[in-house]
Amino acid sequence: MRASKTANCKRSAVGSQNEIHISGAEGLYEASEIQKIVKRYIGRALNHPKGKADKIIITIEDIKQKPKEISALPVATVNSRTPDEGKDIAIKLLQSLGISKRAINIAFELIKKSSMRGAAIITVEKGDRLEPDNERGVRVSRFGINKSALKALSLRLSKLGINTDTVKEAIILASKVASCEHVVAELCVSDDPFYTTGYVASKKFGYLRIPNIKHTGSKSGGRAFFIKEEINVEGIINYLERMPVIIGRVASCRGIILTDEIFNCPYK
Ligand code: WAQ
Ligand code: MG
Repeated sequence: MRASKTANCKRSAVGSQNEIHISGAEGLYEASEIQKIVKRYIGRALNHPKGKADKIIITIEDIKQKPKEISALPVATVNSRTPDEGKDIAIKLLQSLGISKRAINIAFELIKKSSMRGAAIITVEKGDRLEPDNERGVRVSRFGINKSALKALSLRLSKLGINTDTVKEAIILASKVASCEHVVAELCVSDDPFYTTGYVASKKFGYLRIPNIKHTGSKSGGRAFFIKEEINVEGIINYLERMPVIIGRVASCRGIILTDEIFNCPYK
């Protein structure tokens, strides 16, 4: 689903220029779930904090290929109380994964601007932007979770008081992204002005939620995938956009943990 609204700007001509992205959503579902999911997506597009959409595009495709089954990343929340603290923790995590300051700065700059519909692909050392369309970014799709894993995940998240669609969708998306062998880490900040928890996800540390990574009311948001240098980016994009991947098992879900615990005992 892709929802947008026309900007209130007299000067701009009709076209993609004055279309503001409101909300997007995608997933891998059973045919019997289509009605329910479409209804949910439309509700989201029409009741979004970024404004009411005036155009909603829904694409439904029959996926013949059997999905690749993966595990969800383990989940934990770091203790951060302000955007400065949150950003600091994100930077420490990303640096400890071997990502250069330059690459990290590029990611935070584009999140500050917040104009993309998808994610930027940034190389870990040089900080090169490799997505073919820098305005749009790469949109991860074809990710889902099977019924028993969803039940287990919902139960674990309920115990922590975070069993929401936003959290679950982000965990599923991040788990698919992390399952791509050339992706080292993902940084995410929601573009919803009232959703201030972001995350850093990686194979090494799992899915680490970072509360207060931005100020309430801020329109900043975006995603960056940090990838190894010298890797064919088309293969990565094809995996992220087109390879059906389903979560079949969940991992641990912990509440707030100290930064030291993360660094002293990484997941893998
Ligand atoms: N593929 C690539 N990039 C995407 C996708 C996608 N499927 N969906 C969204 N993005 C990018 C896009 O640039 C958005 O502006 C940005 O990410 C943020 O998207 O555990 O809600 O849908 O509590 O606003 C994190 C949950 C929520 C943290 C993230 O992202 C938690 C969220 P949003
Ligand atoms: Mg959003």
